[in-house]
Amino acid sequence: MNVLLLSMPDSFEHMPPVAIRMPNGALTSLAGNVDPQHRVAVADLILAQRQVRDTVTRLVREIDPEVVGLSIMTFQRRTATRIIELVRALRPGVKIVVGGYDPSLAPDAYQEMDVDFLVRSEGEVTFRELLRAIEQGLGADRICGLSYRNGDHWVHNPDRPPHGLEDSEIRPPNRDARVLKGYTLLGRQVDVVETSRGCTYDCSFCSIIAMRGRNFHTYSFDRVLADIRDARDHGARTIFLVDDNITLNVRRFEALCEAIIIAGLHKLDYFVQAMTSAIANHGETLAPLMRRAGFRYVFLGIENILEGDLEFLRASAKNTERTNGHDTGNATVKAIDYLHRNQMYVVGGLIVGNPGDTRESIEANLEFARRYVDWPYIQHPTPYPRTPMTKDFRDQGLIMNEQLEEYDGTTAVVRTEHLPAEEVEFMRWKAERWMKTHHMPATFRHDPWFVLSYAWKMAAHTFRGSSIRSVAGLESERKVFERYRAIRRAEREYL
Ligand code: B12
Ligand code: SF4
Repeated sequence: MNVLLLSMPDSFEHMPPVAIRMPNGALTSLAGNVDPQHRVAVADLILAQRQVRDTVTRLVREIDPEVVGLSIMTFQRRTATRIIELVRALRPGVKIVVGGYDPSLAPDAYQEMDVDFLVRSEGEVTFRELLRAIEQGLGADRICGLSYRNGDHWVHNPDRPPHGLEDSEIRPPNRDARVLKGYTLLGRQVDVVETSRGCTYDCSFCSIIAMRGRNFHTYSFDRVLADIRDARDHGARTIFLVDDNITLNVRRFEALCEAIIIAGLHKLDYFVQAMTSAIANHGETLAPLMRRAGFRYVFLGIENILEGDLEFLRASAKNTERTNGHDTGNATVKAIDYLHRNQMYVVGGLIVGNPGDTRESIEANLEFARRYVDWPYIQHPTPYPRTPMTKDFRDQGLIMNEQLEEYDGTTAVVRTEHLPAEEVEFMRWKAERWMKTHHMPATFRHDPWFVLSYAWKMAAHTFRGSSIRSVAGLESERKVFERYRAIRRAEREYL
């Protein structure tokens, strides 16, 4: 059968497509796990963000799919609805399958749409079995993890337990299936690689627990190294390790760094997400190893620098430093120090706009970011389906905006007890634009050609909404903010 897999074009403020266009790891993993007789095409629509309608129309004509699959996050739901309508109009008989975080966590929303199948949580085995059932004309009632339309109602089969990953049932991704080009992270071709899945923490804003429970499973190093080589052989110069929480097992992470060095794969740049506690508590050995293995950017889940906020986010434990077996306070500064001493850059993940936040508490976090992080990744708490935080915000009546396409993390959709949502967003937006410019010299040293070619476009993106009058001080920043929000609203209309 011919199969077309699509990821959505929607991007958000911290991923300006001019500089960052990441592949979706789920789709190549699905493509690597179907039976060999199927012909799968993977299209990451971030690579055609301003030609979505034309690109989907062309791909449906060229590939002539019997099955179309879409990978969807919550803020991409509206775009997904429009793409589903387009595909259905082009090929009325096609089977449409949805998967990823939003369909898994809010399946009811998809039952209203013109969708045939919904794959919940991990997809490789479920999708493989689904294609077999469609090809052989069999029923879908025995496929765990699948929901499907049966006449005028939906059937939800039992859940599929999280995969152990240790055996070889989940085969490596198939990057040859990609049909669009242009992945980049600041001018270098980027690819995504997984070394593990899952997390045993339960941060209240994170979707991972409702998605798969609290567990942690790992791939073998042989497989991971082969996957990195495959990404490199497909042109990648930067590898993003997309594990939910690679730092859960620090000894394993250290061993992985060593394996990367021994395999000679340390000439690539690596980007990873990490907990502050793991880096602070093990930085003496871990940070130098990471550096030698080629790690350049570390996304630190700082979340907030104030204890009260960390408690609300249920993120105190993963941000605690321990000395001689005792908790000795917030781990963030120490973690940043280890990374900086080993020439790595900190992408600082902070969340401002929590229920108790005041102007002062938000400002304290912004000031921290100005002082310590190399690239700010400041977000607002966003009530995604089925996270514990969503219930807290709803119970307190603080959700101000139900337009899911604005649930992109940098649009404040909740208010605090003291500040309106818009004010919270204004404070972050105003501070963050300038912080981003500070990293330009480091980017220039690493990739001068990219910065010379794209600095203007990147600045235009960061400061969109500004005008000659505002630069000359003749227009207030509020006015610029209003224009920025209007531009952002227009950008969200992908088709
Ligand atoms: C890596 C990652 C990113 C990367 C890369 C994204 C990319 N291009 O793929 C970056 C840093 C760019 C990113 C950014 C964002 N992300 Co993000 N990201 C993740 C993370 C850590 C891992 C995702 C991943 O690749 N997993 C590995 C793959 C193989 O697994 P998977 O995606 O789950 O796919 C499996 C199943 O879901 C299913 N499946 C998925 N799609 C499909 C499709 C079909 C047809 C089928 C059958 C099955 C299927 O099968 C797959 C294989 O088992 C998750 C989870 C986490 N713990 O935080 C968040 C997560 C997905 N991100 C999230 C969000 C909100 C964002 C942002 C909006 C804001 C932010 N928090 O940074 C931006 C927006 C990105 C953009 N488009 O502009 C949320 C989504 C919440 C939701 N309900 O939608 C998550 C869950 C984190 C969270 N807050 O809880 N993200
Ligand atoms: S530590 Fe990270 S992956 Fe784990 S629950 Fe918290 S935010 Fe999610």
